[in-house]
Amino acid sequence: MTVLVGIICVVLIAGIAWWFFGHHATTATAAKVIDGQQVVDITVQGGYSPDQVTLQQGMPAVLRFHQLDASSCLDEVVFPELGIQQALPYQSTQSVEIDTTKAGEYNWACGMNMFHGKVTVK
Ligand SMILES: [Cu+2]
Repeated sequence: MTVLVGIICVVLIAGIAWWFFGHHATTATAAKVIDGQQVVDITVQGGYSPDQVTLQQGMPAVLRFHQLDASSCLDEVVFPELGIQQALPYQSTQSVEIDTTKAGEYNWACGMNMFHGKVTVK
């Protein structure tokens, strides 16, 4: 009986680890560089995809939000640490410039602070 419980525990932990690392591997995205500018395309639909973005410090960067969500929840994006508040009208693409002069982690959220994302500058 104890052995069976042990096996179940190991399987559960392995499953959680697989989900956790697999999840992060698919959502963390590095920027592509176009004409010396880092560009990240983010799909807005029931949340943000990707929701984890890594940028290189010192290179101009822009996040392009493609708003495909008809609910009013996601029609605004806010970066509190960067003082950015950008309207995201439905079915539009809005570019948000990110200041990469300082390394750090900058969060963003929808206007109601329900959905979240994070930019890491390093
Ligand atoms: Cu919201």
